[in-house]
Amino acid sequence: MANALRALAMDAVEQAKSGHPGMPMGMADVATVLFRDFLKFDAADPDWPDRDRFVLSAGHGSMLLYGLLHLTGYAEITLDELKRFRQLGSRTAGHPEYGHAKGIETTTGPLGQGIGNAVGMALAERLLAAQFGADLVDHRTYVIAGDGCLMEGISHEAISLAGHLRLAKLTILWDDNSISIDGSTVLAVSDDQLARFTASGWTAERVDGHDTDAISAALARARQSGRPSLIACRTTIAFGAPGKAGTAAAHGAPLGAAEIAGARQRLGWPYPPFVVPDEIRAAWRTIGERGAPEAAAWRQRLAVAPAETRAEFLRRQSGALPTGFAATIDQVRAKFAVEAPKLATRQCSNIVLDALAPVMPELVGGSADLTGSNLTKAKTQKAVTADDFAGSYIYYGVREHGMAAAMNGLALHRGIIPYGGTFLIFTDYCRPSIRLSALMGLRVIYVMTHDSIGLGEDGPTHQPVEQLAALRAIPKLLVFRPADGVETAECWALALGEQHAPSVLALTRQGMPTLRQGAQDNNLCARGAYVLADSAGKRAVTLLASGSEVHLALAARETLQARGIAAAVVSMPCWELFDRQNAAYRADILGTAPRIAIEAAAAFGWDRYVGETGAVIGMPGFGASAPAEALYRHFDITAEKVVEVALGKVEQIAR
Ligand SMILES: Cc1ncc(C[n+]2csc(CCOP(=O)(O)OP(=O)(O)O)c2C)c(N)n1
Repeated sequence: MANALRALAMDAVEQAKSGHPGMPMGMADVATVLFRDFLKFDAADPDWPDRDRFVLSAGHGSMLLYGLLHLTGYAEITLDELKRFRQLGSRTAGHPEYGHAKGIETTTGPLGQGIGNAVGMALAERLLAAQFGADLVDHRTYVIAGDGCLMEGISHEAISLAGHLRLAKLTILWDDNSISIDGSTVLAVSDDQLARFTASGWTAERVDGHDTDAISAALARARQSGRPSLIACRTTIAFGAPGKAGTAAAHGAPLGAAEIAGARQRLGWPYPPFVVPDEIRAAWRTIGERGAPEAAAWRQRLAVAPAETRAEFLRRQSGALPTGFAATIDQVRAKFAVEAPKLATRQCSNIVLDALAPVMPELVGGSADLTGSNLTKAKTQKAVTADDFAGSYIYYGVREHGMAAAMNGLALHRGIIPYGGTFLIFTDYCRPSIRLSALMGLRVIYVMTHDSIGLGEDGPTHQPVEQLAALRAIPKLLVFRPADGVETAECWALALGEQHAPSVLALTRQGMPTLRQGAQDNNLCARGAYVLADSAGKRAVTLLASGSEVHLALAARETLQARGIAAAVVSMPCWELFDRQNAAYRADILGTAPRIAIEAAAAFGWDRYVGETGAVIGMPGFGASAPAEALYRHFDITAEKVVEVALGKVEQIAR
């Protein structure tokens, strides 16, 4: 049965003329034992919420996953799909892509991310089990990881967090083959991985990855462990290939006809390419069906659960927001509009969370050790600990990358909406995972505070400059930068309402007066940009701004109006939502008068809104350490500067 996986991997890579045959051939025995005897799944019901999760962190070995899904009977991974491995439009992409087919639990390829996702999945299981009970939620998370995954820095954050939270139902099967691309791993690494995992609170052992009894026994022990488990599986890369087995040559290139013929002979696999004999197919199918009775029993348990529990469980799985959501967010927004407080938008965000947390049990918050700065913890949220998963707030520790990857896992698991905070500057420490949130279309909310030089004295290491532009460059990611409490409530509503995209909320450290006072009907942020203050008379100039700089734009507008220059202020909390609007709306908002954009960040990207005749007032380079007001003056991001530039533009036109 393992040879069927090996042959399919060799054949598909050969046919595609590209891919990675070595890893699937090396790990075929381990994967066979896992699927045959341990993994709880039903190929006919791939969305069964209580299935075990299987994550192929070593995503380059994608043919191992596709072979497993195909042989066990996942409908979407047909033989044709295997033959179209790595071709345009196939489900069998070069690396596993979430959404291409059921059974692909996450997108992997950037090494180590899968381990981080799996930590989130295992955490989600514990959180949901605490809410819904073991009758509905009781499953394990398995990961296959390679040397590369363990060399990546993110693996440290992930295993450290998993060990701390004692996620005992998480098991990593390490493809311990001592080979990576450059050759033997002795070239680059000499960690004692077992000692490393043990030190992080895991159980760890080493087995012969081609001895199926030994693998089985180790997996059985992992099931009994009260800690997460590492099983180092000593394997030979490209097991069976006569010349290339055990060498880096088998890592990432087709084996070639001669080598494949030799492997077929060695493995005793005389069948032509892509042919799997019926009895082996049947044995794999039996594995794919093995979980069906258990899945049926689970459905039965759900069916007899109290109606309220069942409805809530299904709602949480579907991702729909609770009925109280809209009214709650409207109330918070109305309160801001009526009371008009002067608050930092991070404080406004905290007030929104205080209101939402009680009505949204699926909200799981956290921060990478900046809870008191990010203000991510709602009053009612209890901390999650290794002994108590009934809470909904995670102290992620100083592990931004691990937090982001875990949040992807929480979202992928379903049943949870994760959000987590750090300083906006440290989105750079999460960026590979943020990119994957976007690529997978996951509702993960990044609460990123201290969003400009407005943070003041911490200085240029902490002041984001290029981060907004860099985040806006990620496709599908929504980047929100609200200007006051009303906008903050609206942006939170939009982020939560976006089921298939992640959001970044860029929030201020410094206080902001409320701009939108009085009754509020529509969510004006929903269109990405809107006219906050129109010009008195035909527009002579349009001021575009986001977040804290909207206030400068409004002050500049006052001065300009007093001098008889009709200026409009457009608040632009979200470029991506604005870009989704029709051309007429966009043209109407931007107007035909000269445009000046004001944002305390790199100007990069604003040119598409201000055009060639416009101007951008932003950061010329890195920030500096000083009180915020001094910095705004120093970098000339002031209402006076806006007025000066606007007057220049108006004069230019008059000339
Ligand atoms: C973050 C990241 N860096 C680099 C790569 C390129 N890459 C793909 S596989 C690999 C080597 C991985 O070695 P190992 O995990 O031992 O896999 P094996 O050779 O055993 O298949 C590298 C460097 C990647 N996919 N992701």
